[in-house]
Amino acid sequence: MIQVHGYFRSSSAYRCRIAFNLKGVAHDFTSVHLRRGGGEQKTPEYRALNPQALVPTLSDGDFVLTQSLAILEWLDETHPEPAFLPADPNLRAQVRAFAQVIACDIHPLQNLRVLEYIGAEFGADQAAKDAWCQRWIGDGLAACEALLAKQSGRFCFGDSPGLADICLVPQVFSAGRFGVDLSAMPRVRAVYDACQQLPAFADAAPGKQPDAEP
Ligand SMILES: N[C@@H](CCC(=O)N[C@@H](CS)C(=O)NCC(=O)O)C(=O)O
Repeated sequence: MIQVHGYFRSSSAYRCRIAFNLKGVAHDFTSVHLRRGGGEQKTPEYRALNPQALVPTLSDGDFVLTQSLAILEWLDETHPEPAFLPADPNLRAQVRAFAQVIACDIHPLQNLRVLEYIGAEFGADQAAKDAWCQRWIGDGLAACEALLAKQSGRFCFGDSPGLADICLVPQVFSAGRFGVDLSAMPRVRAVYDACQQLPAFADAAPGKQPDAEP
């Protein structure tokens, strides 16, 4: 059985939960508590699976895979329906670019280890960390809004959810945690709301996971 090691509040693990739900692929969840005892992701046992000490990690027997975008691609290639990417090569590339805005350029700046570092090394308190996240998530999602401006479907790129939506929904959830103002982002909010109507997205919400905490 496929194991997905994750944490309820992790955006990257949230992407994988949505993806597994959309594909209807059975898997077991293993909780890696990112804060308890200094962070279970830092234990030697977990680092043996994921040398970056980050979640998610997928394991299936001897097969171990890290990095959520790689996990999403692997899932899409091993279980092609429903497809996460459109058939048209230009649109496929645009969907990937959109996903990378979030996964490569927004998310890393709000990561726990980065926030802990700016607290420990530069004295950033919670208000300063929130301002930091508001800046980088706000800028990044504003770019997402602009990238979606010419799209008119119910989801990011068309009328069925795919890679872009899988990345956008957890990022919008994080934006809410850090108090990012999304009022000037109607397309981003509309896609988020449309996704919430689907059980694959709604069931993946952090608050619904077995390891959820208030
Ligand atoms: N690019 C990686 C990012 C993984 C990542 O940053 N995971 C975060 C949670 S969303 C984490 O494990 N943070 C633990 C820490 O910062 O110590 C991916 O997409 O899988």
